[in-house]
Amino acid sequence: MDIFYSPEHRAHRGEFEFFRGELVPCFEKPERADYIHAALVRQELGNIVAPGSFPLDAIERVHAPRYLRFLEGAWDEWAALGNTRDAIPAVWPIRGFRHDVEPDSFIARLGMYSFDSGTPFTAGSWQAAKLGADIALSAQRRIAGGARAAFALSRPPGHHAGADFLGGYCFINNAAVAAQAFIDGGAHRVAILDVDYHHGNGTQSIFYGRPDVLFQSIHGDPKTEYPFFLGHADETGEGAGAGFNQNYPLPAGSGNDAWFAAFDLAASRIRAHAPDALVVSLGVDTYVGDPISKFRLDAPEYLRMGDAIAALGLPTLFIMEGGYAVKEIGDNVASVLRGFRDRA
Ligand code: OKP
Ligand code: ZN
Repeated sequence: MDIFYSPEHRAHRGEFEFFRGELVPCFEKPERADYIHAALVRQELGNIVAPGSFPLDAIERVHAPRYLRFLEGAWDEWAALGNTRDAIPAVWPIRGFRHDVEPDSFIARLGMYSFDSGTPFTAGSWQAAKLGADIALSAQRRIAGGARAAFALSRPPGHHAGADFLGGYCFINNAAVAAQAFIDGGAHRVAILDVDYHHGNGTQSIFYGRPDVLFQSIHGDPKTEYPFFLGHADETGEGAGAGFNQNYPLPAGSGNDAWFAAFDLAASRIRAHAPDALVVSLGVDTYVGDPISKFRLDAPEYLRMGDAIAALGLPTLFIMEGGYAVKEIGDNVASVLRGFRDRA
């Protein structure tokens, strides 16, 4: 399958994030994508294809235009205030604060458009995030053109980003942008399967009221795991979207058997939806060796995962999300694609 990639993802390189009260080097670092790229080339899993550039319209189908304008100008505003280090939000308009006007202050807008302090905004963040969306859209177009599968090696990840907020290392929701592009291209129904360790709160919130885009997510139970405030089993959609969102939270420490039991439930929902295309938010932070996650999937399970996804028999767009065991990340992603290819 074609692998959409550009080395320009390196423009986004956060310096520090908080971890247990301490500033530590960002887990979401450029080497992640470099290692994945290297493994896919080494294992000859597909041709590496440079993305095209798409107008912002496709991204505005799922993100608020004023949020995108904020992201686009954020670094210049921050730098104009005399800053040279990364921009990290430190004040948020939670319950009882005013939300009716967009504040003038950059600091206030940074807080308004984010939900955590772990997502540094750097000089190249907008360029890399836009490129990540272009990668997702390029891969989507390949599938719309008849390919069985494509892989979007986007970085930074996207599934925590909502219509008008960033967080969880994410700025633009690549999976949501791609799913919407399928719909806009004439698809009647799309399914998104999110296998990242963390709940895809942004993706869920974007499609929560819609019946055309089914969302299925298998993740660490938000009772104890990030992002805490969304991803519980009783969140099943609202209004016209009621019944089109399913979460499969699993306790920290869950291993292969629990994970694939949840996968089977998600798979039967996806089959029942009869989608025209499947978007997979592919995080491999479910790996036993991941430094910030607590599932215990072994390396061979990623082959099995790819095989099980291929067995759904759908046009499939893989989009890269998390995975922080950098040394093993490439082989685990490659295993998913190999498992898929050998079954498809
Ligand atoms: C992004 B993706 C560590 C706390 C957790 C946020 C994790 C975001 C994961 N400082 N920080 O879903 O892999
Ligand atoms: Zn994750």
